[in-house]
Amino acid sequence: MDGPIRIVSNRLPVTLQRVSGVLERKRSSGGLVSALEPVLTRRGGRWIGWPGLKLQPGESLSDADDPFEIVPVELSTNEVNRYYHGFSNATLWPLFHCFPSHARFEHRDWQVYDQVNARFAERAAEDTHDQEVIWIHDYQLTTAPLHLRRRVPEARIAFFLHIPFPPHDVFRMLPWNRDVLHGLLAADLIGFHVRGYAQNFLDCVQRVLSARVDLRSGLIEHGDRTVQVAAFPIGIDYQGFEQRATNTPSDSELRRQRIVLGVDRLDYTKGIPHRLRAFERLLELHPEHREDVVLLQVAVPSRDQVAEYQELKREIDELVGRINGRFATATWSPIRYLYRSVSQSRLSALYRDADVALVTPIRDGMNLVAKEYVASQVGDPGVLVLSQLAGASETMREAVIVNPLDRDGTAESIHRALTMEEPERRSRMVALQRREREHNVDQWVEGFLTAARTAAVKLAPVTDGDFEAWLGGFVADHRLALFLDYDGTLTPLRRHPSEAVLGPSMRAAVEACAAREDTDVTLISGRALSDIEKLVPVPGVTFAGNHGLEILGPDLAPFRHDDVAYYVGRLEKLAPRLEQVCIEGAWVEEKGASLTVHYREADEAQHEQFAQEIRALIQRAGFQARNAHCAVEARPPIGWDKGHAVLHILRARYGPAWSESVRTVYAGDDHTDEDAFRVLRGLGITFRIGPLDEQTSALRRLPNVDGVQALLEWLARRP
Ligand code: GDG
Repeated sequence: MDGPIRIVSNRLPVTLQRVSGVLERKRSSGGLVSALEPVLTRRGGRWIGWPGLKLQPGESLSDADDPFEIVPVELSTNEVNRYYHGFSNATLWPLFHCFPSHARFEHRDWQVYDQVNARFAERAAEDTHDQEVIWIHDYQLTTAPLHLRRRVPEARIAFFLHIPFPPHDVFRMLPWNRDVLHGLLAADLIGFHVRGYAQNFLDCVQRVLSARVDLRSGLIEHGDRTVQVAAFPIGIDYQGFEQRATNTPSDSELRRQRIVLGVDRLDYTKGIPHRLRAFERLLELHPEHREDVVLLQVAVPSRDQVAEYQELKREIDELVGRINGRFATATWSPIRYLYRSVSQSRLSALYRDADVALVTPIRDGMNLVAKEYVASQVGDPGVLVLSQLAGASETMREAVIVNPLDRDGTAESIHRALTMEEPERRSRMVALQRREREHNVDQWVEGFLTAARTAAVKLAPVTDGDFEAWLGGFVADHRLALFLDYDGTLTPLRRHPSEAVLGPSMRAAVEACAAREDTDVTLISGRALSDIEKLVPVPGVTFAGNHGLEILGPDLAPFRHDDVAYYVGRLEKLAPRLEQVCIEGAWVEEKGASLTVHYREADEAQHEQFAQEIRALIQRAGFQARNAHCAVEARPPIGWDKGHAVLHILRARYGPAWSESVRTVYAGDDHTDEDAFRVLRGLGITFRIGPLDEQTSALRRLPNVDGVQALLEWLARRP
């Protein structure tokens, strides 16, 4: 499978710059481009991304002999500030690298970020073909999958995160954490560099969204969809680096010294100051390296408009100055510091000729420099000193592994690397090279795309074991008050409410629960009480209609909220006014104490404007307008909802101390059930039915009506 691919990433592989009014194309820097550009060059396809500046009329980004199509997404200055410098690099980057103190949280940044993500998705959706995977990359585009899914529901969407995914304790600090998860979960496959990040992600999805997750197989239940999560450690263009290292001539001046090499974008995650201090310590502890060894640090300018990066640059400048001032002699300086990027061939020569590579980030998704160094060791093998905090250390275990925050330990490890005998150096390097040669970038792309093209195995449906774990201890030896919504919970949502008829097996499950002497079942719905009574003709059940404004059930005094009478007449007058403005396919359902305007069958393009108009009319008539699934409800402004109704029933039936004698379980699929979920938080066990898109206060999720039936069958059978 070597066909063309479609890539969406923040940066294109080329960045444009205007120098004295003339447009110049430059290769973009960074790990993502290094990894993917050679692959797309070979396979062809389309790369969608930001070119780095605004094109003027008549200017083009493409070159006639580009091996693949380049599709620019242009950004305004404000968007670059908010989306790129702001939310991407000053919020997600520090937070995901576990530097929360560096993170800023600005609502406007988030809004622009999401808008820009929608724009990327719009371009990515153009000319999509069946079966073609759309591969979205990295933290700048976490909500693009959701925008794309809305435009092309059938698309195969895959996402890869190039940076770490943080543990829940850090991730939950993000005020938009749910939105980021919802954005990502629209993809079919979500890839990370290492298992640890995938596990963090699964844990966050489970805890933040109450989703059902299989940690072992990496599957997430998202309504009727299943999302696959897995680790795909990235590789490099091994042959390319090996060949360049073989063919590039030596720098004779450099060959005279022993070189310890650092190559990084100038970023606080890369631990450059720590590295400089460790090198200083080496010179203190092992003076024999003075006048013999040089630390050559290449720091590629990066994000230099963000304050944090400017400060870091100052810190490094000062450190280099201080250490050089302290140890330099007339003929030798311990640190050579290049604040610029070097050419590919020069980089290859540096890699090849360095005796030691110091790859010591404080946190790094993977780190390609470690791999590129290994591939370039075509002569006398050098030694890789690698941080245990880089993703790369998960596989590159033959490196000398260090904790970069341990200054003395790192200094000793550099010493060990500089004094390591040839047989050990070779043994380590051969093992490292074998792995990187085999797991190169082509293999990474192939493995990822194969997984992306393969539909995820469905997460096995909820089992009795799941219910036993969630509810077993809670309901044991207690009376059970079971609350069930109707539409979307006991029956799938239909185009018209009259089509939502209770299926025989679901009916049997409700009956079986209601027949138990220790279980009280309440049907709680937005429908009129008389309607819901007819739909669920099960003896012994309590009915709460109109979101609980009317309640009828055994051992309960019939309840109708006192204020309902006042509003019924007004609703009768409101109904014809709403009917008048109904567009084709929309209609009004009168329910006595409330009414609903349905528009599921109306032209989808008109949904939003129509709903807005209806909401305005309802509010002007003095009613509350509440959104439901393709419907707007007019409710009397009584301050009574499903939450109040649940509490009313529990108190009336079991007394004020009800929580001591009865266990409450509630299942619902709608916004209106959220009122009950909130009231029952900490008191009962609640289930929100449906996909994970909507926020919920429920404790758990069930994917669909089948999940509810399994729940009821388990409750009916419980000991
Ligand atoms: C992100 C993640 C993950 C550096 N200086 C020069 C130069 N480079 C090239 C290197 C390497 C790339 O830049 C840096 O890649 P890293 O992986 O080290 O780091 P990030 O840019 O932060 O990349 C990282 C990566 O994505 C891939 O998934 O590994 O964890 O943070 O390829 O060679 N290239 C040239 N001159 C330089 O001066 N030509």
